[in-house]
Amino acid sequence: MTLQLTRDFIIKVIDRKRVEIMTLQLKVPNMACSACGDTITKAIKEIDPTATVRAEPKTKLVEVETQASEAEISQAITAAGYTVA
Ligand SMILES: [Cu+2]
Repeated sequence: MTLQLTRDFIIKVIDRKRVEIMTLQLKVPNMACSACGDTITKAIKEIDPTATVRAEPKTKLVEVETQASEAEISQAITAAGYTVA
């Protein structure tokens, strides 16, 4: 179920035209440790392999330089089991 949703989501992201790189800052309150940060980073890179991700468990902030939209990044983080505030 989750895998199917993720696959459909990735296909949708690949299909859209990518033009500009944006820096997004998202708050993820349940990112507890660096392992959480790694999981989130991996989830984001699955939808945008060129993304630069800085996940900081201490501040609960995830900073992403990406061509994907904020909605797509939020969705990837949520699909990985985390909450975007
Ligand atoms: Cu953790």
